[in-house]
Amino acid sequence: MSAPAAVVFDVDGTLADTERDGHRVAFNRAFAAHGVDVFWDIEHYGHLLAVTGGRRRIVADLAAREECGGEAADETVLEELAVRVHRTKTRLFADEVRRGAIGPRPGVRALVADLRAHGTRIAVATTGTRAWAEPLVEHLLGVGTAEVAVYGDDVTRLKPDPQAYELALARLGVDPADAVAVEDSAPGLAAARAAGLATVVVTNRYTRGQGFAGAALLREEFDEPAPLSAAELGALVRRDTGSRATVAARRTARHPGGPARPCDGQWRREAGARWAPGAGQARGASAP
Ligand code: XBP
Ligand code: MG
Repeated sequence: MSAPAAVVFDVDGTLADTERDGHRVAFNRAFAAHGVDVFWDIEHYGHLLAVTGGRRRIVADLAAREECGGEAADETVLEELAVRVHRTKTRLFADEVRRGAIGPRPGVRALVADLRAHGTRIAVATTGTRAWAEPLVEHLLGVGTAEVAVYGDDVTRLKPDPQAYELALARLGVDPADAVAVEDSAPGLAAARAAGLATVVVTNRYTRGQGFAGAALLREEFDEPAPLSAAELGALVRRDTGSRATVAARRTARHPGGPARPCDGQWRREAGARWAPGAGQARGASAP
């Protein structure tokens, strides 16, 4: 059997189930630390994941709240606030990572060990911030296992843009036809496919039910019903070769959509809420 020359793994939702009980909690703690009257519940955060990148996610949510409240969003004010909140969130989440609070999804370590035993090179491509993603990847896979790592800080355009995958392949010196991507989400799949990689999607609670047309393989778990293996990924590379003519067309793939339901549910309940004026930003009244 022949294994792929390289496998490029996404991090959030793929190597580890980070979003619901990790990032979301850190965002909420950061909002509170900055006196921002916003709380992202589990369901609402699931919608917000359509926006990749934590800082962009904060801006998108705060702008939507302003618009739902009948106000035009001041992008500059929101950007400045989002930068501060996101910096705090990054520090809080990095602390959690360093505490060892986040483990791998079941079957991830076994798959990576199988790949390495067959000579496959390992890389990661994430839109997440290096400050927490680097120690997390080292904790999950072991120091030095990921030969190449591309973080959100390294690119100018986040997923679903293919830049992170293209950079990972360029650093590996591997042709996309010889590599496989492993992703958990629709934006991630779009990014990997636009970069020309056969892509395995292993869904999680948040991404189950998203559209995954173009995935070479779709699973719910790494280890069930049978462990995902290096041989299976090698077969995908060979099988996917015929469809590469359509890669150029997929380069135009764009964001699958912004946050759903902008003015109902929690959005409407909180439409009157405002973030309290904090350091350097005086805007609106404090929360009701
Ligand atoms: C992950 C992201 C990230 C994380 C939060 O997407 O979009 O923004 O949710 O991390 P993917 P940061 O799995 O497709 O890479 O706050 O550091 O952005
Ligand atoms: Mg992901």
